[in-house]
Amino acid sequence: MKTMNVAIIGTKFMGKAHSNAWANTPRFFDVGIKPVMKVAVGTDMAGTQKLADTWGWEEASVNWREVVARPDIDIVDIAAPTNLHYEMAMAAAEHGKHIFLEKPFAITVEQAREMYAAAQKAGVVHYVNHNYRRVPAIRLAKRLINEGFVGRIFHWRSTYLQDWIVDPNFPLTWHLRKEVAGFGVHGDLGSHSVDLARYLVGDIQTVTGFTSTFIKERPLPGKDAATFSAGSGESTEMGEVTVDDASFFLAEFANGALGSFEVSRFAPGRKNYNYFEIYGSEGSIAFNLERMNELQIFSRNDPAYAQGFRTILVTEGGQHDYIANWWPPGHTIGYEHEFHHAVYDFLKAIETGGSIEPNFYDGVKEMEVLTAVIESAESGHKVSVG
Ligand code: SOE
Repeated sequence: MKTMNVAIIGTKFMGKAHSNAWANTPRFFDVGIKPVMKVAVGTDMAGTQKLADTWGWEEASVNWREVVARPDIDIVDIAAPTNLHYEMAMAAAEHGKHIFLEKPFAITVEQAREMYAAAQKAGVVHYVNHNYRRVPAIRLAKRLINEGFVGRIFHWRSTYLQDWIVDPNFPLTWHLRKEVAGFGVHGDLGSHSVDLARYLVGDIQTVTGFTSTFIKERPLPGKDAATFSAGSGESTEMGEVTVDDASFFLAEFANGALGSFEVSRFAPGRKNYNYFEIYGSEGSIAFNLERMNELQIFSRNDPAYAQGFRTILVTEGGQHDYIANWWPPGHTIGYEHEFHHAVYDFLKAIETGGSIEPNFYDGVKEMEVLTAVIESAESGHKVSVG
């Protein structure tokens, strides 16, 4: 069995989710290339060694540049904060490594375009981990659209809501600083909604948007500031929030459809409420990540006396993507499973000399949309994308 050595850069939430997928995908999927979990790279040695020991990375390092340049590393998994994506991806491309990169893609469109060009020039497989494209229910939505179940698409409506920073005492973590995150929720969650809209409906031509920052200052993080819950011992010194807390925008798609996008981290009770609806000439689709094994569908071609939204339980191995590798019908899967689907498809792309979507091209398109929305919010006008 051919093996490839993987290095991961990032040891927090995504470091954990990715490590789980690198460790377990070969146990559930027949991979043609077996990933060897070679090096975990972090910012502090103790935390990095802990991740390495927990998940089975052979080595731990705090020097990503040295690791990315190592001739024995074949794949670089970048699960670090967004401001590091450019430097790390460019280095990985320069050293001919296949690149598995977390979203949001980059900080600027210019960076995005350089990353795409470098990865293409290097001839490596490049992937942006918009993991929700590999939720089986969303793959079913894509299949239904491709087969004409929805017909001509008129509307895309999405809302992606969380509530983990609605507390003004939540500290000023890196997600709330423009120089590190690039955007606030607009990039963090908005990039997912834009990617799904491009995947399911198509490219976006113009946008008109608004952003708002509801809490302008927050306590600087204490040493143990957790990612998604206010850590203890925050300092009393305050710092400025330099990103959006919410963004709402309208879009005109290239195929004539109209779309609306809402993303916010100020929706108390919504924990990871990634929801979308698609309305077309023949029917409609609705998906809610909080019920991720289900897809709501409506068909105008059902008998007039029996029309209505129905719920498809997307757990049939013989019918629904990826499910056959997990459990029997009705035994649902979770958030972590689509990371395995991404690793499987990524390794398959390397093995077959193919490509995987979304890749750095999609990363450029995503950044063009996100950036156009910010331009619109600042100018008060409709902005053409790209
Ligand atoms: C936090 O908003 C977060 O972890 C995002 O960064 C992820 O991309 C999303 O899938 C879940 O929420």
